[in-house]
Amino acid sequence: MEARAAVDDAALGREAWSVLTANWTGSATVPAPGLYPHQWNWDSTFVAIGLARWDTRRAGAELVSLLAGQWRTGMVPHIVFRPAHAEGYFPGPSVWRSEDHPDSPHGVRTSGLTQPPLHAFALWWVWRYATDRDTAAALVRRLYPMLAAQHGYLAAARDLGGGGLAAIVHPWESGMDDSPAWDAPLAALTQVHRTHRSAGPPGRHPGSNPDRYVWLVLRYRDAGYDPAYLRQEHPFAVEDPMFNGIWLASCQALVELAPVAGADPGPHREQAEHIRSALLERLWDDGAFHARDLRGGRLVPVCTVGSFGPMLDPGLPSERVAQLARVLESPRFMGAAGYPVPSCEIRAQEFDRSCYWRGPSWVNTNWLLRRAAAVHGLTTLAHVLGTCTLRLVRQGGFRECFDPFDGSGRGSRDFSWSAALTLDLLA
Ligand code: 2M8
Repeated sequence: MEARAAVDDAALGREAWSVLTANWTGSATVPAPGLYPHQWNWDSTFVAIGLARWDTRRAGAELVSLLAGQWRTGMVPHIVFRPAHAEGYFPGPSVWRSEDHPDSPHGVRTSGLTQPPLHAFALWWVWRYATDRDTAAALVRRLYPMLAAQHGYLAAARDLGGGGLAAIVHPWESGMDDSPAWDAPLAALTQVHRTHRSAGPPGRHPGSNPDRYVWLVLRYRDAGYDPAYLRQEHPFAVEDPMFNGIWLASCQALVELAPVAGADPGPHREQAEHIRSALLERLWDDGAFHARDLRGGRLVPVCTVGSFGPMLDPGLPSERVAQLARVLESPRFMGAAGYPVPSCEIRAQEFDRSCYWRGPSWVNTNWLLRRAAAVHGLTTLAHVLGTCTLRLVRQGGFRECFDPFDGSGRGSRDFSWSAALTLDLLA
């Protein structure tokens, strides 16, 4: 294992700041130098969360710059491109062609997909911990309408199953790109995707089905990013428990933020209740939440770290919380991992300790599960998740992800959300 001398809290904090300084573009933070040269959607929410207690202005700037890419439909894109680095990442702006769409923002090029809607939660976190209260209040007033519009988009354009949940229409929208949860829905594309020859480079991550990923993007783009096309034809549509658990947490955040913005919290409370019922009715099976493949018409059997997303909801019934915590602490996840939480259950055939979202442990999902444990009063679990995550970065540095057995770092170095969330965990 590639370990380094353990560093104390003060040194770790300084190192985290230097990563965030190096990855700052002047208006936003890129996920990592080199591989990810643009602004990514949920990466920026984690950066804002990490900065919340330390730098209200920069945390706010992170969200403001991301929302400059919001479409008039309310959709918040998964990448906001930096013009100077246009084709430094594939697929770049020339593939997405956002500028051709009447609802895209003027003067900013973006992707046409979204990512988990953690934005309102991140804003609430900034509001809750801000030392600069006036800046935080102004930020809430400025961003609240944009976030309400984002939630409106999810409810209106993404309830493809008609049951009250938002569907992802591409694995990239989950943030957990090559999770085994998408294997079956992607396998069903085998016939159709053969008609297309992708212009893209070989996949960055083994097993990530790069040609199918690009093929899905091109179909959606060529259909004009049209919600009717998504409902009627798009071949990939999945209700992901993490995406929807995050949406629910963000609805609850809007309930808290609405009075600050002079708005009515009622609709957000109703939306949250609606999502909770839908999660329980549509995604719960055999002691855990599972992704629902809408095109295949079935739940995906494998459990992944995404299965615990609905635990972010303080209103989740206590017997469900207890069942989920048992699975999380069992040898299927934390019980057999030296460095929790593996991104896929260890006993699954698809589990791969070294492959991106198919096994490695990630700082962002650990942070979310620590938060989930805390909201349910599972203090020992929350403590273990916090200390184990800090042990990962202390030993391996701010890597993109980590081997769940020996803690060795994987993927990019100097990864922004690993650094930012460390600042929160050190607080
Ligand atoms: C990874 O996803 C991008 C595509 O969006 C990629 O593989 O190129 C994921 O880990 C995703 O969660 C993350 O937001 C992004 C940037 O860090 O990288």
